[in-house]
Amino acid sequence: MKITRIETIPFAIDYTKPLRFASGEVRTAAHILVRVHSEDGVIGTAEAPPRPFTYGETQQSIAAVIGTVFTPGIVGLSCLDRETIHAVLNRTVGNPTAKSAIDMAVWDVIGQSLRVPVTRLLGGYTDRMRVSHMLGFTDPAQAVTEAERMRDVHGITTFKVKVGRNPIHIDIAVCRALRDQLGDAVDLYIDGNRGWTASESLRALRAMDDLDLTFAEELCPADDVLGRRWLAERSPIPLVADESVTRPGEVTRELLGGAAHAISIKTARTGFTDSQRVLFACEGLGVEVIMGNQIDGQVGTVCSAAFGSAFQSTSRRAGELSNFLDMTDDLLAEPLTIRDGMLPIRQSVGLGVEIDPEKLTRYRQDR
Ligand code: MUC
Ligand code: MG
Repeated sequence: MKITRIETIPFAIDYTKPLRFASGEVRTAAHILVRVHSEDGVIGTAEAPPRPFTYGETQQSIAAVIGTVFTPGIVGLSCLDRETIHAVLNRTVGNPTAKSAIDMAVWDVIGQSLRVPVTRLLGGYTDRMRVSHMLGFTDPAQAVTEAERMRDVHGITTFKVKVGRNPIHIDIAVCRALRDQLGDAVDLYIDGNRGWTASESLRALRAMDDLDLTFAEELCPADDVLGRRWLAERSPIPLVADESVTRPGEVTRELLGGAAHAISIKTARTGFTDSQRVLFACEGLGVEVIMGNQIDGQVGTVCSAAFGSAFQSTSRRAGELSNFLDMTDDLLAEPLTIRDGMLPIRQSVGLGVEIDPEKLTRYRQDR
């Protein structure tokens, strides 16, 4: 399983409509496909989604850091040297999606070489994940229409609603309309992407006290250290840390600092190796986790679902696994499908990521 080279392929696939949220918007899935080649001919595959507004990474920076910083330290190691690979990657701070894609592609090589699904190597708890859909900024009527379509077509009954606009009533109206029109049969939670201050957040939470929201994610910035602690002490519902927890140490900091009650795990951000560390830390501390979405394409969704389904605590709640439904196309030879609100987990060896060569030719940007 010796690594011979790491390939980075930029590709771009449009969304059917922009996904807008407090920290930015996404119109095109302009990602990097990462392929780890091993000497026996096995190729591991994952994708890195650049999120410049969240982690500062771009397509160019991901390709550059993998090509010039990570590859020289990793080529020649075996994929089974996972902790050495991890140590090489973590000599460099930042670059979370670049590191994670390498880590997950390495696990894919191991799974394929051992002829075992990665999800079983990780933990193998279940063969399906309940799905939560993320609703971007829009008005109340459109949010209800989209949620009803997701429920009626795909059976999805859990929704994460993007909030963080000002005045806060814009978002409160959307959440209220969703609860009024969809009733008690759906689970609703919110994500502010750092758009509000601590006091705006508390006002909004109080105004939505009767809406039975499950969680509130990243309402204000991590650097508002005392503001977040103040908010966490007063919030009527658990606060989830997302982009404030890009690595296990930050999870510890947010939890012990009293700034969050639950953690969003994103394999696009912490791969499989660090997602395990985050998960096991949370389990040890008795902290709830959610499988989050880095606005993944289908390759990223396969990775997220493989991890989420591998453990009891990550599969207990609906995972954010559906935003690929808003893409005009994707790279997988066999597309993912969500039925009755559930995503079945691929049981093929490795991650089960088979790329359609024609689609890759069509969408890659380097030729
Ligand atoms: C999310 O949960 O925040 C939007 C920005 C980002 O970094 O991830 C997405 C979804
Ligand atoms: Mg979030």
